[in-house]
Amino acid sequence: MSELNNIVLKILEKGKGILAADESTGTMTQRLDDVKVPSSPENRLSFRETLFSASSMTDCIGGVILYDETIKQETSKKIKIPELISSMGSAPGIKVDTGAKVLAGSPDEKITEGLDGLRERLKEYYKLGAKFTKWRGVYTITKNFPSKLSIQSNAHALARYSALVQECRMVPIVEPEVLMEGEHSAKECYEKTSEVIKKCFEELILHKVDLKGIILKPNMILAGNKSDNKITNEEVAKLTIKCLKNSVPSEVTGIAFLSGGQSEIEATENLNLINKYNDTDFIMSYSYGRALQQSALKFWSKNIEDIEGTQKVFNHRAKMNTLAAQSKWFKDLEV
Ligand code: 5MM
Repeated sequence: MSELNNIVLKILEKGKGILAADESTGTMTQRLDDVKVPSSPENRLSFRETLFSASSMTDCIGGVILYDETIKQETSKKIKIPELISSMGSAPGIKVDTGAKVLAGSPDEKITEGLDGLRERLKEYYKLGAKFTKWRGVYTITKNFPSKLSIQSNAHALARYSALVQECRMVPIVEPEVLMEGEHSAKECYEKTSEVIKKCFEELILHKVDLKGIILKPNMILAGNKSDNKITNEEVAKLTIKCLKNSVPSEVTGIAFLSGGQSEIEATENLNLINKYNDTDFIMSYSYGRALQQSALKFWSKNIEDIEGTQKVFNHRAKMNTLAAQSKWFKDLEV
């Protein structure tokens, strides 16, 4: 088994998933504004340190995606953040894209940037202790989008990124996120997501990326948030599996979903059903941001000194999702 595949299997072992704590400063500021906490480097660190030292980091969270600011910070006890995460039995990871910018040629769409100087940055992150990385491409669904240009150019960037990351002996998380925002049907989400993922793998193969040494981070197949035709959770699960079966090569071992704006319980319930019906060899787990942190952030904002209370809320969500990743979750556990 390859060194990279070992990392994938370790991160996703026994229902473990990934905590996406890689909000850029702008996004984190919005999250903190929403709960009326000033967005200072100290407060951003304080919330994150609280999560990273919770007991579920050992039992449920196989990896944490960090942002550049956080990977270079130290805890109040002068422990480097990647060291804290490793000491809890989890793997530190890092977001390496520099954000989604206007796509020349199709200005209503986005292209993710960050390839210039990436090899050098990766070497630095490896030295800081990163075992894996993340890059997110974003696609919107409308009548004309995502365009061939956006599908092609984002897939190309994701593949170039992945090849560089593997060269530096880390696991790339490949995140092509087809957004939930819009009026589209689940059928359209299915078709567009399939097209996007197939193109990503075409490019990954062209760039000689070892598919056993990546983690795919896709969206689930959902109707748009403004659609009148919502589908059931059972249908979400079955369509998601069908889409991945038809578009992901069987060499891939690890898949970890994003939550994409679903509520915490919805994201857990859908993951549970996906695992209930999973008839593939893919490990299907989670790499959630909002669906793991929302309640914990709300609780913390009321009293940022209450570390234990915040950790209890976070541990519960992590545990629910780890159960869901093994198809062992049920609603009564939520009360
Ligand atoms: C944590 O949020 C990440 C977005 O950061 P920026 O937009 O600030 O760069 C995002 O990539 C996240 O990792 C994934 O979308 C998964 O998060 P959700 O909340 O969709 O599960």
